[in-house]
Amino acid sequence: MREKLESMRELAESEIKLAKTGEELRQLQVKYLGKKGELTAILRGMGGLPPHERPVVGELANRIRDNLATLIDGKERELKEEARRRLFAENKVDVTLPGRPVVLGHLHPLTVVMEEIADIFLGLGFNIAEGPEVETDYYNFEALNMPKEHPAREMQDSFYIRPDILLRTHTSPVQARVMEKTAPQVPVRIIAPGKVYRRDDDATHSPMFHQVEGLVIDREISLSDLKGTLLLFTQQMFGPEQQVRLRPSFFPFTEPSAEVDMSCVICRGSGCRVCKESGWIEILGAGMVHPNVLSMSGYDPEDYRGYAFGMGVERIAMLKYGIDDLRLFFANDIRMLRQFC
Ligand code: 2NL
Repeated sequence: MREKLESMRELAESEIKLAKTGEELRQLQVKYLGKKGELTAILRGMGGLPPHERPVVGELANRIRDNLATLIDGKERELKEEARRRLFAENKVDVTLPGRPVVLGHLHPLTVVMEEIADIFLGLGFNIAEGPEVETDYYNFEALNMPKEHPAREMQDSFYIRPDILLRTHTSPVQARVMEKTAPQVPVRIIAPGKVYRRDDDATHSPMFHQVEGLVIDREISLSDLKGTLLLFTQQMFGPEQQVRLRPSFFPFTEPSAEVDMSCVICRGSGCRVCKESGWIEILGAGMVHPNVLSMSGYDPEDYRGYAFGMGVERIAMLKYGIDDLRLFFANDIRMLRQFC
């Protein structure tokens, strides 16, 4: 029995060594190691052996099976490598073919626009400030001159977590926190970009949207500084021909307050449907920081003043790219999103 095994092994080894193709190799595998193969047949015959010889022969058979399997694996690798080398030698592998493309993701258009806005203000000497999206009533409302009975604090307008904790409805609380920490040092020159939340959901409102707010505090700072800064911003964002104008408005945290318009990006000021024939499009709100806001965060309004502004990133992006439906930003259709990066 032992001799039978050994001679089978010798034959198998030489046949494996001589195999020329993967197909031949697979046939040898079946012939020797398969269910109906020679090794299996020999093992079946073990029943005829005296009991004390069975474990010895069994062990030998197992070792032979493992060795042959390893040999076949090694030969298979060798044949594949040979085939590859042959193709190379025959110049059948075109190493100049382009590689398979790796599909990279990209930033969301709103992130791109928000970073563009931030870059412009960084270039004007502003620093970026960040803060929590879950805010206290104090920083979101109270510190911004919106006392307890203010209508913006109605439950239906904001996402409340507890009576005194809510999702921030603007990025102003970030600036209130910075002022409180910095006072009475000047100058303060920051922008606060980020996500904000309001209980609104229709064609022109999303419950989550993005804002960039700006704040400058110094001893001598005026509405003309504000207008000049916003003019530079608008020209860098929408082109050097842009003009801006301020219209009187109201915000609880600024006095005086203004809506800021720029020349219509569609008709360049001559009048069209988008600007309702006025030649102007509203892009942001702004004003001089209210004395109550200054004093609550530790700046004496007799000695210091500031200007502030706030813009919606979605609105800026829609004007820049000519997108007419806010919901396209949040529908997550990659065919839409990949056009703007
Ligand atoms: C808008 C208008 C505005 C501010 C935001 C502000 C912040 C502090 C103090 C005073 Cl800490 N003001 N922010 C001021 C005026 C307008 O946003 O329409 N945003 C989309």
